[in-house]
Amino acid sequence: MSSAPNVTSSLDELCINTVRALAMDAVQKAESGHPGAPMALAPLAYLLYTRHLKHNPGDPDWPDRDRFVLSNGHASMLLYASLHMSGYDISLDEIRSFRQWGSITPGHPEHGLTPGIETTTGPLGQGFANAVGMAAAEAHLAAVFNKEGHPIIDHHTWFICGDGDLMEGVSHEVASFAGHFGLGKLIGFYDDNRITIDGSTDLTFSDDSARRFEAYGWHVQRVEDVNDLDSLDAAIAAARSETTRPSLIVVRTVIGYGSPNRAGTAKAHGEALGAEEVKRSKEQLGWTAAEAFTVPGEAVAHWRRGNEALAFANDAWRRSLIAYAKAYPIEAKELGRRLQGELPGGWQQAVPTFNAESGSVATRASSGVVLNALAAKVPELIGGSADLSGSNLTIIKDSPIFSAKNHAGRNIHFGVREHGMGGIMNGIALHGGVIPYGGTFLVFSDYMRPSIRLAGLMHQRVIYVFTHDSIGLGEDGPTHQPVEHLGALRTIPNVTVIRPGDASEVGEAWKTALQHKTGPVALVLTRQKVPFIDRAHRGAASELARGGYVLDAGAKRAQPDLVLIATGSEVGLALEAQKRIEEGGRAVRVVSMPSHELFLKQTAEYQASVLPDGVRRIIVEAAHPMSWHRFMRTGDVVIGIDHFGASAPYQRLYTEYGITVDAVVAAAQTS
Ligand SMILES: Cc1ncc(C[n+]2csc(CCOP(=O)(O)OP(=O)(O)O)c2C)c(N)n1
Repeated sequence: MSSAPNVTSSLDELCINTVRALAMDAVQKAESGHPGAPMALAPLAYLLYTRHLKHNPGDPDWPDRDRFVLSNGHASMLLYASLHMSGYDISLDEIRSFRQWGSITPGHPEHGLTPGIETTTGPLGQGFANAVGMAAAEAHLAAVFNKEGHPIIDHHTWFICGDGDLMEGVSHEVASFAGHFGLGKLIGFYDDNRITIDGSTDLTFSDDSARRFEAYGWHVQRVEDVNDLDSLDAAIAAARSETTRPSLIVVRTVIGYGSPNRAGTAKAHGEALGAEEVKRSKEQLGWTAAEAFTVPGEAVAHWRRGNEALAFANDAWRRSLIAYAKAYPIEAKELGRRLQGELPGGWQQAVPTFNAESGSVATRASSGVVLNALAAKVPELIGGSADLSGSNLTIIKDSPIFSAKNHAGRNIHFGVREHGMGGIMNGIALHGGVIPYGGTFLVFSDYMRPSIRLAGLMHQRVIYVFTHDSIGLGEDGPTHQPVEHLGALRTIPNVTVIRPGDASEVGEAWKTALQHKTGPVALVLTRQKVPFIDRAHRGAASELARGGYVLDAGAKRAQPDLVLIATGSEVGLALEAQKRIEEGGRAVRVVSMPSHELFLKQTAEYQASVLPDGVRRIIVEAAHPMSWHRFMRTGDVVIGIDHFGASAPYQRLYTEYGITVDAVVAAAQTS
């Protein structure tokens, strides 16, 4: 670390300008990035990290730390510089390697890569939604675990967002949610710089954001200049003392602050300032160090002046946990388990077994039964639906509703806010201690797709309950009938899609989902009834965990003449077709393939044992065929649907679109 004496007159200013200089230098070196917002927001970040956040750079995973989310993720250098200055394990060399291969300082902050980064941000609006989810998780855990004199869960969630975040619809959804549910420990800052990429916000954005948030039930304040630390401090104090409403502090800033030619312009947003402008900006800021990436020793010392106290607070929390454990041993053990992300002993036994007497049931209905059975054993399972709880069957019957008055409730009514639900679920999962699930119709997974993608990218443990999974929903018609959605979900990396074929597979699907810690799981379920599959002499439903398995080996058990592969509601159809084709003398194997992703994780030997080489395959799934290419060779066919559906009883639709036993039998005859 080189030192530069007398770079500015005041120590606070020196600390702030160090962030500005690092942001300029890093973007300049990378020749790409966003210097403007970090230069503008440096005073706020400095104030938060040094005076307000409850955190410990020495222990970034302290469960009761405050969470901080930079929703305008393009301002990533603000975070990297602040974390570096605070003492997180981000070296100056890493800052020099901003945006380079193998660095922990990528273009946008990525959770899991860099210490102190609570969530991956970049797609605008998502971070805001994550912050709401984190605050909801904190409120829930506090309500469940805190006892008189033992506030064991007691932290704030902070976020910064920009014009872009507030223009995105998802911020409206989650702001409305946070206001309604009284998330009083959520404190946000709106970087009101009136500039986006295209130019001034005058071009397109004249909302009165302060009034908008007031209307959502937030406590709103304004600070006229981000450089006025005293006013910021006062606003933060007021926000903290407001405990029943979330807070938004609208802060006026100047993008590219300090740059003589770029400040206040869109040119400051997303490109390097240029060597000459960096030099002139530093001069204007009173920054005299000639060398790039200079970090004055006194600035580091001043940034970290509170670190001992923060480490002490962390220790104090651990001691308070011991006291809590003495007074409430059962709760403490439970909290510890949940924070570790471990499931309770014996939880799997909760899953009911289904038999022929259960009859034909829609897989959404068996999912509701399984969820309720599991919820009784797995209290960290919390969630709900985007206003379709009666259709998605996502209600935990014995649990109260999550409300502003009762954050302990496990049934979350997300409202008609699918996108918000997806972002909130990510925030809940990122917080830890709870496993969120959320339901809607499969067709509306499109509405939350950006959040599903981020759940995949961040490897988050969330469970989607997507019902009404095909043209099989019938009369609601093509607007509600998913066609391309299964394939679309299967293309998102790290997302595990499971479309179980009967009640027994549904039980196994939930088991797999709960155990899957490294990414989201989408359960894809029918509206219509599907037959119970008798497992005598057939593959066990527990084989679902392998993604695909031999359900019915057919007449020639070792080497069939034909393999039928099906998922979900089409498994029953495949079994019927098998019977018919075998009557003609050919040996047919039926493979249930509820999950491509799980199957592709199996060994090549296992895959070949299920889908033998050189045996023709006919695939049946009431969805767009495109995602099956990985399992097809010349001569194989998919019986699916590559056009929109129609409004009619589902049996008629299956007949009209040729997803029938006859069609499978006919396809079998063509080889
Ligand atoms: C969903 C989404 N759409 C578009 C972008 C591309 N983008 C990145 S920053 C930005 C403008 C953001 O403006 P603002 O929030 O005011 O940031 P500032 O200009 O103050 O840095 C856009 C459109 C994005 N990151 N995410």
